[in-house]
Amino acid sequence: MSDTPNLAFDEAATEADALREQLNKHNYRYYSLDDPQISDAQYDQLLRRLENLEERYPLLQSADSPTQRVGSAPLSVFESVAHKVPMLSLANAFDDDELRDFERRLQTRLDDDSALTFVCEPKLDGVAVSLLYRDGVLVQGATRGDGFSGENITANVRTIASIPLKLQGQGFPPVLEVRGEIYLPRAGFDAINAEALAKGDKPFVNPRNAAAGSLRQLDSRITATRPLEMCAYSLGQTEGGALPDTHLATMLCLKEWGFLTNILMEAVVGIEACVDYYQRLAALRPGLAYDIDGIVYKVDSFRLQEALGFVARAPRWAIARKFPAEEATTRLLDVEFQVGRTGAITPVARLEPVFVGGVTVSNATLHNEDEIKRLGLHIGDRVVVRRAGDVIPQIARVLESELDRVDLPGIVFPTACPVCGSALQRSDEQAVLRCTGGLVCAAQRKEAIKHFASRKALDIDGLGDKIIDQLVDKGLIHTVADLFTLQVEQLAGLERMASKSAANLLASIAAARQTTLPRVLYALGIREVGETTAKLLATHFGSLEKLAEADTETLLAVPDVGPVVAAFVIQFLNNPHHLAIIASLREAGVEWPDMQPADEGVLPLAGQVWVLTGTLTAMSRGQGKEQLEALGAKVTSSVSAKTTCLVAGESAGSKLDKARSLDVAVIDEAQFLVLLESGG
Ligand code: JCF
Repeated sequence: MSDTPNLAFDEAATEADALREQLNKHNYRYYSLDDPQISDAQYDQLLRRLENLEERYPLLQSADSPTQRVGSAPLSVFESVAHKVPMLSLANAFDDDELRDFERRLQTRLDDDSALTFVCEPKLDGVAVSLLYRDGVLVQGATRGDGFSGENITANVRTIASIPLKLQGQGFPPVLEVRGEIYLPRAGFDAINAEALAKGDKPFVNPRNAAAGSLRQLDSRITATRPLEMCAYSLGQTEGGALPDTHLATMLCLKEWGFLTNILMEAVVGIEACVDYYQRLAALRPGLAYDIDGIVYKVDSFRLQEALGFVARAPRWAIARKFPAEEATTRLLDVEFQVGRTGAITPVARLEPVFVGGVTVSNATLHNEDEIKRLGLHIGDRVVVRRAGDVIPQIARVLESELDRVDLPGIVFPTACPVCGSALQRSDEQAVLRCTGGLVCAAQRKEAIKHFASRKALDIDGLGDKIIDQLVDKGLIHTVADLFTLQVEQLAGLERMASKSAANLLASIAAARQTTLPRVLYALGIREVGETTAKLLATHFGSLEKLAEADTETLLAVPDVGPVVAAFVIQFLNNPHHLAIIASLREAGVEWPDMQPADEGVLPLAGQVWVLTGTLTAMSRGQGKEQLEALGAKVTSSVSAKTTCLVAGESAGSKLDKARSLDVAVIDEAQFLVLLESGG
């Protein structure tokens, strides 16, 4: 028990070393392995302890300490850094055939028609950087610049948590240059833009600009506040050490040494498998946490890469297959107000047509009044339109208008229903305005009929929106029940309706008469009763009559049904107008047989414990969980001997391994969808 300064210093030094090692290890587990062992709070606690020690003993500070991620004193300029191995760009392919040409060129050049192994990975939309490690310590970070020399941004890259300051594991060459993309995940982009708006600053146009802007800061303390990430994708210069002879094996080494690598990276054989990878990624793209602008394909073998060499400024052995851009700028021409099935008034932006996400877009939803306020939208604004996957086009943000914004007209909300003139009502909790006209309102009637005819409802083939609009406008039908009394002469008079299609339509209306209770419950359009709730209500009560007799308490016993849904069900089935429509449906010969009501409280998956892992394509994991719970299963996040079944989506990892080792049943997404479809 001595507190001579030296001993205290030695102890502090030992502890600081141990803390750094622990922090580096946890950082590695978090970013490279995506498998943290401690919570963020515990990590912060270790970091604070190290900060305290380094503050008390300044001699303990070092450039590779995890405490250095907060940034340091500002620079006056960025120095220039020469790239020993040039940082090349990639050739592009804009469609499948250009991708197939790529393989043909390779085979011609190699004079060998055998199938090639390609490594496929998402192409991140960020900023390319080079990181230099000497003896495993980060000594330099540089931008790509013109490919031959870039800017020294070492202080800035040090602040990025997914960049190891010190490499993990062993076997890395004494001189190692790692290349990758620095990017801003979408959530981080939204957060810094929200902050910019709150401070009255100009927001960034997109995550890539925000990442570039954050790296261009001379004051690394600003960079430190931006939640940037880096994903490694290749090596640059190396000296000493033995390296693998394929790209994929090299990427696995980088992962072991502490870099974040893309978990969606995959090796495939032949170009058709590359085309397939593109399709799979295109489906995953809208749900990814970051922006990608394409796929990069690389010949896996370094021997073949060397044989292929370079042309102009790009390697012959790699290509980027581009996605259609998800964002484009255009002008807001006008805002119109649509009335939905439940009377909700939705503002819709009319846009100067623009090509985005692979289609021409001239309308975008604006959701509600709050959204318009949030965007600060005016007629005439230049706006960024976003269309990601099959999602409805949205206005992402307003660009600084070329005109003086003050002169642009604001957006005036209607004070009465634009279709039927009824009064509007605002629900307290929501920013939603609703028409109070109910089925008096032609817009609501049309939407109700469209819903009734839709695929998951009565599935009336050939009864499209345009036809329903005409039928209602001409007064040929007023309610869904009137569909079943339509005559061929009435249909033949409609636009775009030849007598053949009129006959076909009548046949599909007739066929829809034989239906099921879940479909009818969904088709009626009771608010908040979607497909799943309709199924649960149907199996619980067995008939529409039993459901109509139910009180709040009985309804609350149904899984998935809360007080709001219960109130909407009761309200709907006590409305004389709705009861009359149901009676007319029956009179018109629509039949939905009663079902065997489920045993009270016994659901198909009751007592089972399920786990979801990996990426699902047809739904989010959250939606999968909801559906399982609706069938009575308990859904947990970790696999144990108690787990009944694991649903393994795309890129399932450690949970899948664990399930296999415990002999837990595993199903893939396709099997899962079959199970849900069959109701458990
Ligand atoms: O994700 C990217 N933006 C990306 C760019 C990925 C890669 O594998 C790359 C790249 C640029 C050049 N590979 C090279 C050779």
